[in-house]
Amino acid sequence: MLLNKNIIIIILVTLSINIYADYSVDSNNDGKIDIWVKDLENKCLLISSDTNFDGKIDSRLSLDEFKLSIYEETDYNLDGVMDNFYYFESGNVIRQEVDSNYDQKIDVWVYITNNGKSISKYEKDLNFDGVIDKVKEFEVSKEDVK
Ligand SMILES: [Ca+2]
Ligand SMILES: [Ca+2]
Ligand SMILES: [Ca+2]
Ligand SMILES: [Ca+2]
Repeated sequence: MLLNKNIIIIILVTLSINIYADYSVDSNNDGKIDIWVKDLENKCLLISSDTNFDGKIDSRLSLDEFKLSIYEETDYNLDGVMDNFYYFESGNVIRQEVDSNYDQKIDVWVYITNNGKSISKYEKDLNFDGVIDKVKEFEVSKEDVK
């Protein structure tokens, strides 16, 4: 996943940012497209990628006009269904939602603060009935927040 992200960044830089047409890339040269970049309104971008080259999209990333992340979803177990969701503010992740048992229902919520560096709280639905069973809050010291 990380390697693929680097590839995307290289492609973005190489193609320069002023291209307004949608484009797609075959990053591993196997003849099948695996990265799709779509221009959205307000210079936002949607980047979809097939990171394991099985023909199914397993990562979708939305970027704002400054190329900061807005939203990302990934298919961690590569079954074709997204299961990890990331929400961003000013390019920093503020919340992650996870479907840890792959039943297409979120069961872990992680709240992140301090420019994406500290976890302030997490909530878990341990028996997957849709009701949160465990909440853990973390003290984030003021020094960390600075
Ligand atoms: Ca390919
Ligand atoms: Ca895939
Ligand atoms: Ca999945
Ligand atoms: Ca679930």
